[in-house]
Amino acid sequence: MTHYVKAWILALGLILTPATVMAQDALPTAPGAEAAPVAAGVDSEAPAAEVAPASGLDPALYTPMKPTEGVGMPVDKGIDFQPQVSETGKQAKWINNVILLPIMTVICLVVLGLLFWVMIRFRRGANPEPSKTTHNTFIEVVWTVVPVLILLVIAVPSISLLAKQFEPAPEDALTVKITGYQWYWGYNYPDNGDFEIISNMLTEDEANARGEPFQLAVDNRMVIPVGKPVKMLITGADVIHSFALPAAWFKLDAVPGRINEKVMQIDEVGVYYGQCSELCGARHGFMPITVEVLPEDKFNDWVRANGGTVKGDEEAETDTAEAEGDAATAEETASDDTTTEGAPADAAAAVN
Ligand SMILES: [Cu+2]
Repeated sequence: MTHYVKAWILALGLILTPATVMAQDALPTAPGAEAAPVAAGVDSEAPAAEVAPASGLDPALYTPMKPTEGVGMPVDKGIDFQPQVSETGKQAKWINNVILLPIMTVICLVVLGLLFWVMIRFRRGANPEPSKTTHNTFIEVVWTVVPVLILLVIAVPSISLLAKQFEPAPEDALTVKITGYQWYWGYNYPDNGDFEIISNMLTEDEANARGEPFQLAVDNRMVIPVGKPVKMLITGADVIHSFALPAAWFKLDAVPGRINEKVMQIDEVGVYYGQCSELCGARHGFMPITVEVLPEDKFNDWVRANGGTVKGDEEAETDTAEAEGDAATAEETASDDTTTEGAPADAAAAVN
């Protein structure tokens, strides 16, 4: 009797699950989302906005780059890793294709062969009188030593790759702080005036209009310079998210109250897509990541378009300011001289 009751409770729970998810959907929008209206309204009732311009930024400084088909994004029926655009990614893919896959294939074939050999050679029909052998020192040594050697062959490159992935950032690295929110991403550029980019998923129409893959494309991308180490500081604002970019072999959790750090360096200009990779709530599947990698000068233009500061600019401005200051001082001195000549008493009073 009791298990009937349990079954009914379970069934009821399953039936009501979608309703619970909808209820979460209806929660008030997270702060910050208002600042950048959530384009992610996959099933929101808001009328689909007209196709937005490529970006709200000055087109003279920045126009979003078109992605390359099959690069930095999943492909239909794909079974391999995405083409890798970072050094660690290339090394990792090499380990997989040159070391792991061949070893796995050989082990599977050897074990399968052994199984068949035992099944045929030692079947009851061929061995009416079973062998009484229980130990064979040579075989026991072989099946202990060979796996140890295999593990060593795998361990050496894989531990060195692991260490390389967590090397601290060099001095000249660009810092980007990444915050996971329910359910969008924020990118801060502290080295460039600390402006923040709020990144929301595009609707299907907007993504199509821009020639980008739906559920991967975003309104405002994270932009970084090519071939330069980027110190990624990753945190979460509410729950645990995870920043993942498969083409760069990059994934790191975004944990509230904690900053995780890892270096990302992408050596090829392009547009690369990723997704939040930690189950973070009802819209977990709708907070994609788009990273655009640009040559340094174009990256600087993008920073300027966002109202950020570029290092060289500041120095140039300071120089101009200094020059202006010098001129002003010279003028002052000149007028002081005049005053001194004209009314020495006043000048003396001013000095006092
Ligand atoms: Cu998330």
